[in-house]
This record gives sequence, C-alpha cells and structure tokens, in this order.
Amino acid sequence: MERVILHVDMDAFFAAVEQRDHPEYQGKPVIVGADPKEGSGRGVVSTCSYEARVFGVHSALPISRAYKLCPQGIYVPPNGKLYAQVSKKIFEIFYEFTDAVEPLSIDEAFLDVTGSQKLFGNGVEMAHQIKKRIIEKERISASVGVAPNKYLAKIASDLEKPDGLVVVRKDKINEFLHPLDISRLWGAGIRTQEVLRKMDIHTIGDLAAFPRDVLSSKFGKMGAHFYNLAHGIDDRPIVAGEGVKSVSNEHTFGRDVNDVEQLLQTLLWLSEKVGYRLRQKRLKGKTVHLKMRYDNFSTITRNKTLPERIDNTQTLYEISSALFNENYQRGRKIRLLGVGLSGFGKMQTEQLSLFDAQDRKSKKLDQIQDLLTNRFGKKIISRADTMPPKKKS
Ligand code: TTP
Ligand code: MG
Repeated sequence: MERVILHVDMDAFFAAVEQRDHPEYQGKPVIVGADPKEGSGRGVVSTCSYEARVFGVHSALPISRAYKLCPQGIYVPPNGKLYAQVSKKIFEIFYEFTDAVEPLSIDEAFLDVTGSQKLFGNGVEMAHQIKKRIIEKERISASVGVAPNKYLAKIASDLEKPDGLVVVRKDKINEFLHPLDISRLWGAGIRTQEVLRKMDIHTIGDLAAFPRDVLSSKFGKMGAHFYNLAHGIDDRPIVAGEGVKSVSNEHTFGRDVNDVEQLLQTLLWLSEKVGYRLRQKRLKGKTVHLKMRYDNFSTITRNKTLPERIDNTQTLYEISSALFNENYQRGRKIRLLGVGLSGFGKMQTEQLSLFDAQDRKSKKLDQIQDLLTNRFGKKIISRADTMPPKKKS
C-alpha cells in the first residue's frame, strides 16, 4: 500500500502565538528573542513574524542586527511555558488522526496517516482537517506537506508557507522535485552545493540526470543518498518511539566555522533537539555521540558511555561539549556538527509496549511540556554564561 506521510509545521510559531494573544501585534513585524537594547543587545532572534521577514530578519540572527534592519519592530521576550502549552494542544490534534507521530521539534512533526484514510478520508482531506482544527482550537496557522515519503512531505510543507498545503502525488514526483534548487537537497551543505554547481548541477532535475555510480564515485556514501533523493526515493519510516536504536541531530553550517563559542552554542542547540526527541519517545540512553566534520570533509566521531541512562539536555550538552573540547583542533574550520544518543537497552522497548496507545499518547504529550523549560530555564542560561568569551577569528 502506498504510504501517505504528512509533514506539519507551524508558521512563525512563537511569533504567531504572540500575535494571537496581542491583537495589537497583528499585521506588524514581531520579533521574538533577546532584548535588542536599542541595537546594543546580545543574543539572537528566536523567530519573527512574516511581516518582519521582509526586512531580512530571521531565526538565529544576532538581535543587534535585527534591530538595525527593523528598528520599528515589536520585540518580545520568549514565553517558553506558553509555547509548550500550545505545542501540546497541537500535538493532541495530530494524535486524533494517527498514533504514528514523529515529533521533530516543538512545532513540527511527521505523521504517517496511511492507516487512517478509512476513518478520515485521504491525505489531502486530513491535511485540510488538521489545519482547520489547529485554527479552531489554537487560532494559529500551520503549513502541511502531503507526500508518499518524509523527504517530499518536508519539502512540500515549506514551499507555500505561511498557511500552505502542498500535495506531491506519486506520478508527479519528478515534476515536483526537478525544478527545485539543489539547496533543497538533504545532506548537501554549502560546500557540496558549490561542488554540484561546478558540475553544472543547479536543480534536483540536473542531479537526477546523473547515474548513481557517477554520484557515488564523486561523493562516496552520500552519492547514493543524493541519487535516491533526486529520484524522490526515501523509505525511512515514521519513528514514533519503538524500535529506535539511536537519536541524533546534525547541523551543517552555511559557512564553515572556527569560532568556539558558536560551535558550543550549536552543540547546545543540537543537545536540546536530541533531548526533546528522547523525552518525546520516552527513551533514555547510555552512550553520547559527537560528530565533527572539518572543511576538508575529514570526519571525527567520538562517544562516551555513561554509568546511567540519561535523556536530559544538560548531560547531553556537557558530554558532547567535553568530547568536543578534547578533540577539536583549535582554529580549524568545521562544516558539520552532530550530537546523538544510543544504548537504550531492551527493557525500555519492552516497557513501551506495556502501555496502551492512549496512555502512551498522554505520556508523550506531558513530556512536550519540559522542552521549553529546558530551553529557557535557568540551567541553560547559566550554561550559556559559562561559555568561553567570543574569540576574534
Ligand atoms: P521553525 O519551524 O524553524 O520556525 P517558525 O515556526 O518560527 O517559522 P516557519 O514559518 O518558517 O516554520 O521553528 C519553530 C520555533 O522554534 C520558532 O518559532 C522559534 C524556535 N526557534 C528558535 O528558537 N531558534 C531557531 O534558530 C529556530 C530555527 C527556531
Ligand atoms: Mg515552524
């Protein structure tokens, strides 16, 4: 049976919640993040409304830069608790349609709705219903991609943001994929994109014209992966908790980085993402993994096994940053960082199956609550403060 995968992602999530609760912010550039202190503030933009994006403001931009681009913006500190509550409500809506929900972050999930079609209609109908339910219940908008696999669904949800709904039909995969720029290729950072462009590959369609073995000889393991994606092939299942061997997140920098503070901040962000997913899946693991790829593509992986299983952001960050400090060759530029956890043990997977579906659902939903406590809580703030001062590089 052909799979039906939805990727749902809220539009300008934190900013949308602020605009909902403050009607006077509606239609205005709202920037959620650090205090700009009239241009001299430190810290970054968490997110901003689409009205602010036209000024060039975006997530992770230094708040001082945002202030220069958009001094008339409405600057709002993040209200983590509130966003976690809204997230919980949105995930409740997802679980109305299927149990196969794979959370990617606070505002984003994959849903495998293949088996739900008898009850709720086809994928497109469910996408409409989910968007409608979210607006009715939470009065904010989501964008949804409907496709036969995760890769296509994730691209689709992003294409017509905000308030988008893009469907990729199986017989139209090439039409959908081929015109897209190769920056949409998963796993291809700026450097790989440059190499591809030198080979005169600018779109996914250009890439699809290359035989698999040519791509493999040029890009090694990644070559076969690129080939599959260019043909719209992605068989990865939705991982709702059971049967997970490891949970990891990677980040490829737009520009290679040798600034230790920025690298550590990225490790923190990745640890938060991994921790969040672990708690969502009620998984605790023993072995923390760090992956570092230098600008010449040499890749180092290191791991440390702990005496006890963990699932918290703080330990993930402490261990991954210690591995980083022990192994990073100062001054060298890094193109990719990754943090992961494995060693979940058999017990846990067995325990999972002891809960019935309803119980699993409510437990998962409860755990969403802790994400932003971690993100904005005291621990993170004090950890950020103990980071080394920014070096000039
Ligand atoms: P995103 O889904 O990446 O962004 P978004 O929902 O604000 O906007 P879009 O319409 O493009 O999806 O992230 C979800 C939330 O996570 C976002 O509202 C704020 C938070 N976030 C950060 O705090 N820092 C970041 O660097 C990013 C990317 C997101
Ligand atoms: Mg979003």
